[in-house]
Amino acid sequence: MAVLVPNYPLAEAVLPKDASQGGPELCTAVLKAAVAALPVPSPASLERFQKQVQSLSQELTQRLLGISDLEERLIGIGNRDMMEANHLNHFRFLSAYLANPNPDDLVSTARWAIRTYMAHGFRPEYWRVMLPTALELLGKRLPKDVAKDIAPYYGFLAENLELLLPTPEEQPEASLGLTGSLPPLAARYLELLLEGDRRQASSLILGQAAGGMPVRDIYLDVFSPAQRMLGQLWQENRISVALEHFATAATQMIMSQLFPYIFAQGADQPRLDAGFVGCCVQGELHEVGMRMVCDLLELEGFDTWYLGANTPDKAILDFLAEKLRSGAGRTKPILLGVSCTIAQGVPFVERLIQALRSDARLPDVKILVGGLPFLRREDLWLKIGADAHARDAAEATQVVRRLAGLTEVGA
Ligand code: B12
Repeated sequence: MAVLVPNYPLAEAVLPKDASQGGPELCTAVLKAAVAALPVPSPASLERFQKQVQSLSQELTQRLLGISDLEERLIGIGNRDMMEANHLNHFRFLSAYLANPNPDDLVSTARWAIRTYMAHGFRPEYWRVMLPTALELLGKRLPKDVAKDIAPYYGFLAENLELLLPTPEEQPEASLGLTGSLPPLAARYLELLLEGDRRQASSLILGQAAGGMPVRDIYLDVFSPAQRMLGQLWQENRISVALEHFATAATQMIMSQLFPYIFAQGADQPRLDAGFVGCCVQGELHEVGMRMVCDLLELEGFDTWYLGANTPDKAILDFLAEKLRSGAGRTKPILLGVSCTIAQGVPFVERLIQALRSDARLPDVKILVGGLPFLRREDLWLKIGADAHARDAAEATQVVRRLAGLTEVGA
């Protein structure tokens, strides 16, 4: 099967005619090369597209809802809301992606989305109908020059769908059981949460803390892998959304119970002359990672202010300005940590960084970013103008020390 790059005959001509026969790696390499050959939209086209994302997604949903056997044939019974969310998510993803394009991201995200939605009951036929419909809408609803810039991306997905679908050999790792290959303590912790037993889960962790296990190890070696496994189980439709919410809420509850240990263990450390404000950008609901970063910095002797999920830019900047104005007790300099998990959030991180840089009240505030999109692309933090990036909460403590001028230990 040939990889097709709409309106891009040069790339089509240089790519092998049957990528799927070369195995998954060649297939991926060829798909990425094809994406790299797509035209990058002009800033004006991108801005126009971004403004239309909501209405395009609504119209796409309306068009699909008009199909009489939609659930039976395309999306699975009871999945209309999930389909609607998918439409908004993929238009938003594309508009964020095009601001910082990287072929690896497009191919891996398309594959991830198809596998996740298929695990929830969507059939390949859904994309065979949805992608050409989206393409048609782009042509109808966007001005001609804008559609010319954006449509090739949907054309690429539509025409190469068969190479993005899972192969028959690809199976979810159901045989590993629900806790997969987690280390024993994390596996036991997750088992208890999946049984709905947060009392026992809490006793297990508090028992470990009382026995001397450092909070840092509990965060990094128990909560983090358990949360990641939870995501995989949701992705493969092996646990309900409700159970995933329950388990995350329980983990946050148990993190709060560890606070006496955080302050006790932090009390051994000299307090440092620097403060850290941790936030999640607008639209970002994943807050556990940022909270861990703040807690581990607190343990190291920093004063931290954790602002939680989905915080508006202005609120963040005003908070920083207030901390600087009041001297925040004795803490100076002050740093901002920004967390982003969903790819669609990256333009919001960039916008926040720009707003901070042009805010006369905040001349010397350094910005550290983290979260999934920055793990996937090593250079992304630099591209969007941050001062640094850290891969996890442990590395964050070293990088914050360096940014605050407290030590030369490098990132
Ligand atoms: C819990 C959870 C949710 C909860 C979050 C609730 C809450 N109060 O936080 C809810 C239900 C809201 C949710 C919603 C969604 N989720 Co979710 N979620 C998760 C899950 C299972 C766990 C997240 C977590 O707690 N991780 C544990 C922490 C410790 O890890 P972490 O966030 O990576 O943080 C570490 C580092 O990244 C780093 N770090 C993080 N931030 C920062 C910041 C700085 C400054 C620094 C230095 C470092 C740093 O340090 C941290 C600690 O070491 C993940 C699975 C996963 N792999 O993480 C999916 C996951 C992130 N979710 C996913 C998805 C798709 C969604 C939704 C789009 C689903 C949907 N269709 O609605 C929505 C998006 C909502 C939104 N607008 O944000 C996907 C993302 C996939 C992708 N390709 O990007 C994942 C990976 C699940 C999966 N396997 O597919 N989710």
